[in-house]
Amino acid sequence: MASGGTDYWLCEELLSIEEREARDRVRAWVEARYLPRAADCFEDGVFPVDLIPEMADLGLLGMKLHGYGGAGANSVAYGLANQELERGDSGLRSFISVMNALVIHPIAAFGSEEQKDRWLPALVKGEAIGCFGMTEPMAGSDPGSMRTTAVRDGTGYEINGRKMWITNGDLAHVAVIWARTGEGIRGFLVEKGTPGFSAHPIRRKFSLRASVTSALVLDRVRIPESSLLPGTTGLKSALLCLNEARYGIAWGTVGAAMACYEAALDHAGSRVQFGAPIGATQLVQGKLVKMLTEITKAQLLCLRLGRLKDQGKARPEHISMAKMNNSSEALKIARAARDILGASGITLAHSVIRHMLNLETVNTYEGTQDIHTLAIGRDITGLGAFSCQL
Ligand code: TGC
Ligand code: FAD
Repeated sequence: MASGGTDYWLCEELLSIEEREARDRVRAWVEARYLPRAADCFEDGVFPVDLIPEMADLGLLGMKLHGYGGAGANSVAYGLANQELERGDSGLRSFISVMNALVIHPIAAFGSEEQKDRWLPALVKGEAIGCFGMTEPMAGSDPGSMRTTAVRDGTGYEINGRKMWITNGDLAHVAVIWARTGEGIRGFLVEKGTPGFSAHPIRRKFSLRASVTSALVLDRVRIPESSLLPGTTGLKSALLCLNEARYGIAWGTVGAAMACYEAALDHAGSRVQFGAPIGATQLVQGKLVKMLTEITKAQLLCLRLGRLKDQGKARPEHISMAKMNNSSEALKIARAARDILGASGITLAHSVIRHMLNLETVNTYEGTQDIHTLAIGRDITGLGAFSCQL
């Protein structure tokens, strides 16, 4: 096995030295600093906030950002970092996805100079945390139906609404809030402590337990004009941020799948039943081969997508296909690995059930399988099939 883990098709050879170094740095950090406590974080339902400064020191915050202290890495190096983080836990990768793709990216892409100066250096250093409020109780897959409003009132806006399932919500110093205005859906920066704005943890989750998920309440929240992200021009601006996050998820799920496959392969070689290792049976080998084949296909999809992205040729539907395929295949791989581990697979002594439960969320957020299928279907046929007339 290469130093970067499962690599059946020698993808290592397609990486630059900088890309390998970025991956290896994150891999070593995850192994030393996160994996020893991964099961506890999951069991206790705690996101390890004490690791945020270390992640900032590793250059993981603002990893693709040029200027403002960002690392200015390319898309493949960023993807490999996501892979290694999610090899640790989807909650760890989610934190980095939200910070980079859904907070730093929208401020860098759509913010005023004042907003960039105020927030980007602090976000890159991990001194400020952000969240992204798009989903609502009545608007999940269909964010265009959101009900949160931002109404102009002379010197600024008044925002009213509810946001649901928001990663980092309770941790965030600044929330990127999407709301309906007289000029369509636009993004706003709402700061913690603004009267009428509150975050409430969502408890009793069985998935993504090592991640903070919150409901946000906005009751007559008054913000100045300067809180509007001036470059946002409709739902499309929010969807452009999702492309960045979905890209990271496509890579991240490969990391979770690799962890599950490697645990299953190890177990298959050592667990003896009927006088032989279970890995000597055709049925178990069939499962392992299927897992490895899907990991290899996902790795190739990611690598090609990353190169296309850096050449400015990646289309939203390319990203949809990678997110859709890799998260659903990773979930299937985790379930197969859990099966190979037998009863021992149901405890946190192995990472597999943790990944399996996490991947249920990863398969749902940032667009479900159905939504990405419909997005690609619309692209190839020219026919939208998102709604049916009743
Ligand atoms: P639709 O008419 O299709 O689109 C409106 C405008 O946006 C354009 N567009 C996109 N542009 C860039 N990237 C994309 N991916 C785009 N998808 C669409 C589109 O061309 C159009 O442009 P224009 O110029 O004509 O105005 O809008 P629709 O209302 O029909 O909805 C489309 C749909 C269903 C694909 C979209 O709403 C969708 O993606 N739904 C899924 C919702 C979702 O993914 N939510 C994620 C919330 S954030 C989250 O989950 C964070 S998890 C934490 C973590 O990442 O770890
Ligand atoms: P629904 O949209 O109600 O979908 C339910 C089912 O119906 C799904 O199977 C779906 O595929 C199917 N369906 C819906 N429409 C169609 C259709 N047209 N055709 C066929 N089938 C369809 N959101 C944020 O804004 N910010 C965050 O930080 C964030 N973090 C999250 C963290 C976690 C742990 C979770 C679980 C979610 C998070 N989300 C976040 C929300 C996430 O993006 C939504 O859950 C997701 O978009 C799906 O919306 P929904 O849950 O309302 O499901």
